[in-house]
Amino acid sequence: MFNPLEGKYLQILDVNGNVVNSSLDPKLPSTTLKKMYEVMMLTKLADEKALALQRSGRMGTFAQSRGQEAQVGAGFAMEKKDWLIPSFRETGVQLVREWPLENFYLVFMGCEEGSKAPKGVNNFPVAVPVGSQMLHAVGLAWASKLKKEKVCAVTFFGDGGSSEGDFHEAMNFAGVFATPTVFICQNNQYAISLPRAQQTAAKTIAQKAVAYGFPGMQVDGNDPLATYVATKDALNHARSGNGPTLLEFLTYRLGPHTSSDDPTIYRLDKEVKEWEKKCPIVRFRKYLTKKNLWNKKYEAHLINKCKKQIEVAVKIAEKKIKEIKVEDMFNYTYASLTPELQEQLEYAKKAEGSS
Ligand SMILES: Cc1ncc(C[n+]2csc(CCOP(=O)(O)OP(=O)(O)O)c2C)c(N)n1
Repeated sequence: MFNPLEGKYLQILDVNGNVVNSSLDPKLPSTTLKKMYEVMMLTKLADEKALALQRSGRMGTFAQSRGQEAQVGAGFAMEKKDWLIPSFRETGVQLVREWPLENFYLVFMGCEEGSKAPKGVNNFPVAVPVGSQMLHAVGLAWASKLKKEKVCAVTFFGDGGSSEGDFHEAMNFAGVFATPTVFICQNNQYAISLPRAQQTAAKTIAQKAVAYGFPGMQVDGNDPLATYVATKDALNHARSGNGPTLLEFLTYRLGPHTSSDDPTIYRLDKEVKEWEKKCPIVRFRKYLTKKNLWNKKYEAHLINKCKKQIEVAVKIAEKKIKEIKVEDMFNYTYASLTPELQEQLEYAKKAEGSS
């Protein structure tokens, strides 16, 4: 297993798509490799569509995952029965795990229906309160352990999330009770405008696992084979009763923090250009090309297929959004409303009626 004190860093594919660590190559079947690429592409195109919808006033603020598409490797490593507890930048992993694309659009259009998982899909919805989801993951994993279910919980958060009290509470509890939790920090180098260097004085985020008594490791977060292998290992470790692991996926947010952000104010174009060279989609395409699994015809067909899927999802979401009522905002908060919320609901209904 991993020893964070050795400063290990897992990479299988370099930026040119060459296998640099063949002993760790998971040797996935061609169909799986292509499926990985296809979800990465769908994530990228779904993001682009979301931005276009937001810019034309058809959607609210949303968080892109451009540059972080290799996260899908973690989704492929999970079993269907495992739980995914994401933050708000895990569209790719959600899609691997059968999250309906229309849910992605619905949530950012302001409709809570989009947070509802289809039956049998063990995914939590987007968590906007930074860090809160990690505690849910530990609770789920602990329950699974008590019930002897061998179901693991995989939770994602950003480098900024590692500064929340919730992170420390979740990590400590997971360590003490040896819960089958995999903590995945998508270290995309920024928490809005705050650079990683100002987030923590620790050399790595992975090494924080040492303080809680379990393994941690840095992973090339732009290499889908590395994210797959690291997550698979951590899940095997957890499923065998050995407790949690912290994985730090080193990646970069190529786009803005959200559609409301302007990153040119706080980071240099030169830095972005350097990371563009490490783009996970380009890297994986080069790898697939070397294996004769990619050509221009396949790419054109794939883009066309993704765009059609996106159009259908947007249509479903826009139809649904027209059906929502003002009380839906309140329906998902508490089982019964507090007097203050009841008052707000009455006010909102009146306002709706007079508009
Ligand atoms: C508890 C809480 N505090 C502050 C915010 C406002 N906020 C939204 S995202 C964000 C930064 C998150 O950075 P990071 O965890 O690194 O994730 P990233 O956005 O880079 O994926 C902040 C401060 C929030 N949503 N929740």
